[in-house]
Amino acid sequence: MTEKTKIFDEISNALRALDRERVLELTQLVLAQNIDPVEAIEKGFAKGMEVLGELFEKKELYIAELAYAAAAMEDAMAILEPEILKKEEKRSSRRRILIGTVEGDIHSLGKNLVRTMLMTAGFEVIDLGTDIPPHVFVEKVKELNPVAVSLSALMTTTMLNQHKVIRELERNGLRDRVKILIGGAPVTEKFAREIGADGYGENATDAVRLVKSWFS
Ligand code: B12
Repeated sequence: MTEKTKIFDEISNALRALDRERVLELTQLVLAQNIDPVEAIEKGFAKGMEVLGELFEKKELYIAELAYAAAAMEDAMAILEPEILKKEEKRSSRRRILIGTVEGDIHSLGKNLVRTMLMTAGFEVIDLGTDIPPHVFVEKVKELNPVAVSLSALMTTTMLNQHKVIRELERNGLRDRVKILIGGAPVTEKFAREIGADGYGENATDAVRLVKSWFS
């Protein structure tokens, strides 16, 4: 096992142990060792959260414990974000992208990482936040004239609201003005096709690859 994968495993274990102090210590170690912060988030933090999600599902973890671990991850991401943004690509014209988690869903960590990565790729990203109803996406598309809308959903129940946003944009004659990118743990490529999205990203790196292929 390399030093890097050992650190990723330790991050995942520290999250599972709900050891915030150790999580933050390891976050500093990621910076000190010049490890790619995005790789650390995806292979260390996200992996740890996935395991916690499974424990929660099996009722072996309380929601308060899950929330505590998520808050620790949020703190770590706040430390890593400036490092990610240092690699920002400069573009002559900054295209605007809207991002938000759909109605009924308050999960924000994945959306935030996609936001940061899109910013790093030189896009202007407007983050509408979480639990955003379809009509707000419509109003913001009218008001801000973005080139794309990115929708995050983390639950099987709320992924259907990604479809509602697309339908609402269609109803308002705005669908053809924007590209629509969807993602989140339960979302699939097939679902994206079925609801008429333009693309699906499995993770933040994938999101950037797709958006760049549309606009570069
Ligand atoms: C952390 C977490 C929470 C935290 C969220 C804190 C926060 N600030 O986000 C808290 C504790 C608040 C929470 C609450 C709840 N949660 Co929760 N939660 C999770 C958990 C463990 C991790 C999610 C996460 O942040 N992962 C880390 C990030 C980095 O990964 P990610 O979000 O998947 O994002 C990546 C990709 O998906 C993708 N991506 C994400 N968005 C987008 C968008 C675009 C456009 C693109 C291209 C890509 C993309 O890129 C990201 C980076 O690579 C998941 C388990 C899981 N497997 O996902 C459960 C999970 C999603 N939660 C679940 C549940 C049930 C709930 C609650 C209903 C629990 C309850 N009884 O109250 C509430 C929901 C409240 C609500 N209305 O939304 C279930 C959902 C089950 C289902 N129906 O599908 C899960 C799957 C857990 C489980 N196995 O039971 N949760």
